[in-house]
Amino acid sequence: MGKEAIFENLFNAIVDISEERVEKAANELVKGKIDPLEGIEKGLSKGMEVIGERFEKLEIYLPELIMAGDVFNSAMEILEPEILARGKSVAKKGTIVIGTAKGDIHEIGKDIVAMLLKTAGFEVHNIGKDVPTPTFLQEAEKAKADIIGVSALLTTTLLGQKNLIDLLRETGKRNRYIVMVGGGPTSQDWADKIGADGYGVTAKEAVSVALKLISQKRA
Ligand code: B12
Repeated sequence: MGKEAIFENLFNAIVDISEERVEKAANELVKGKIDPLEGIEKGLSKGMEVIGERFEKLEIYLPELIMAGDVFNSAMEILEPEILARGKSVAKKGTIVIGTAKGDIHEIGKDIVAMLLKTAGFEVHNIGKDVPTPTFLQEAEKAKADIIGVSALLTTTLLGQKNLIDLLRETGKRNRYIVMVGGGPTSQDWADKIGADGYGVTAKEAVSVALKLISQKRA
């Protein structure tokens, strides 16, 4: 089966909320030695966009949203070992603490960013979801992090990203850390507005932005 057909199967399996079909397509992708990241971007994430739109239009409800998230995660269980295997043996690039802002329990995208950063050579401390602002700083201090990443998927939790930057300023630590933001409602404009150092629309972009920022900091 060609890779476009596999991407389409991944997409359709998410949209139809079928764990069985997503697992089948993810296994075919691995067997076919196709780049799993392309499968995430062109299949799974596109499917999630449709799920989000349907939820917004009240065509589906919360239970379906939850199930779609579970289906996505079933595919990730198959793809993750493959992604990690492909990223082996890179030199350590830096340390990042990453979590989802307080009040927000979305973590699929943040976990993908965390995994890709790991494969790119970062030491990653994934501190989970619904993380209070001060915890980001505490964990960053503990890990001696270079970067703090804050994910937010809700318009109501976006402020958590700004709150962290405000906290860093208040504590005189703004220059100590690179701050990166991401998640659905964020944008480059928002990142500029709150004074974040970087923004990534996808996990892949998050990695290249992190690499760029860290090399600038060390230069
Ligand atoms: C799955 C899902 C859920 C699942 C989450 C499961 C989980 N374990 O994460 C569940 C069912 C729990 C859920 C709950 C809710 N959800 Co919801 N959910 C979604 C959905 C369909 C997909 C999100 C997703 O996983 N996408 C796939 C990943 C791969 O993409 P991503 O998250 O965007 O991440 C990528 C980038 O953004 C970026 N990125 C992400 N984080 C970071 C961080 C950094 C630092 C960087 C650089 C980059 C980066 O890289 C990632 C990979 O490429 C979205 C729709 C959508 N279009 O986003 C709605 C959506 C986000 N949810 C929504 C809502 C309203 C809710 C609820 C309030 C519903 C309710 N009534 O209870 C609750 C919120 C609960 C809470 N307090 O958080 C709305 C938000 C509207 C808004 N703008 O505020 C959306 C947009 C749906 C909609 N269109 O209405 N949800």
